Amino acid sequence: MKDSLILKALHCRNFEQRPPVWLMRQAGRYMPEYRQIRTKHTFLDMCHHPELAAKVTLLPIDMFDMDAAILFSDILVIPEAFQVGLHFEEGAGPIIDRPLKTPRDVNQLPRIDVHESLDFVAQTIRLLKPQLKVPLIGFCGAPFTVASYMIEGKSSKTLQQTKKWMMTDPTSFHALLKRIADASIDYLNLQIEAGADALQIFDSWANFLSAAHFEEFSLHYLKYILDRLNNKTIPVILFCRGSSVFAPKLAEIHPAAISLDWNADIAHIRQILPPSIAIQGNLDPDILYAPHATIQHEVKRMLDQMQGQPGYIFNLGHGICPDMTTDAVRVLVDTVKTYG
Ligand code: 1CP
Repeated sequence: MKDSLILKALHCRNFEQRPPVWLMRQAGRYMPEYRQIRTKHTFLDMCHHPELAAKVTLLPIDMFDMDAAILFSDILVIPEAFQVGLHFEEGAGPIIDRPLKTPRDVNQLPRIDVHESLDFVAQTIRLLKPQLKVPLIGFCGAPFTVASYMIEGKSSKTLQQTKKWMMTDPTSFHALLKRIADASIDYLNLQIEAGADALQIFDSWANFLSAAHFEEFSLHYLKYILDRLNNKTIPVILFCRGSSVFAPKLAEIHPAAISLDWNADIAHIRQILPPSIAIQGNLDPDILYAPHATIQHEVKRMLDQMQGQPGYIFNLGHGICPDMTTDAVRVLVDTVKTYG
């Protein structure tokens, strides 16, 4: 496994012609096979049942021969374990029944024992490992992003309640971030113990933060988590929306890799980051709506830009959308795999 393209790339030791490729949200609603399973189960049921979660994790590996699998789960299983009442509504996305409103709500969050409340994730990983020939990426949400869902109670386009709380009462906001960070440490350690080969932390809403607030309310907790993982040889990838701006700051806490959103020129970011940190990304996901020839052209353009660079992992700048096609994804992956 340690000779896999992606683990070598995460250690900046890959010298093959082509980089490894996997895609954020590679197991999801754009796949007819996924939609078929989903007609019989709710999304959370699929996460909670190890056989189902493992089966869905394997779909994109079997279909596209991706170079890594990502655990089928969600960043919101942490709020669920905090018992704030999570469900998913068709069309509306995640809903939290009892969003946090006051510092008292933070104080009253229960202690989480991940071995109890998130054991289904460990079971999924243990089921998957013997079936996988490629590394398995475990994950969690970054404390800032997870806190935003616990406060807003749903997907928000403005993060207004979250930022209002952050600005008016930073002390209790920090207390919440620390609670989520502590739970995330236990959760990632559980995934390492169960057999995850690499980890990714998703800070999907970090782009709402100024540079100074990013350091205070996001980066600080990402470092807190990295410093407390039990196995320091497991590579950790940090993804932020906003990573084209925050990449140099992210590099200061020494992750194995930084996953770039699509706004930055990846070759430029490569030049300004230490060579010991791998880079993942950063094709604009909407290119998957373009004609196949355009997808091939754009993928090759990025591969040309990064040619000969160890420590590069091909990915999108964010996730695949439900209305994209499996044909488009296949064209993308095949273009990477046949490069060089
Ligand atoms: O209805 C359905 O079938 C559920 C759709 C779905 C899926 C397939 C959701 C709901 N989550 C997922 C899987 C998922 N989520 C994975 C699995 C692995 C893979 O990538 O294939 C991962 C890593 C996530 C992570 C996740 N969930 C993030 C971070 C990454 C990102 O996309 O920014 C976030 C923000 C979520 C929250 C979430 N989960 C689902 C929805 C609709 C949302 C809300 C997104 C939003 O607020 O815009």
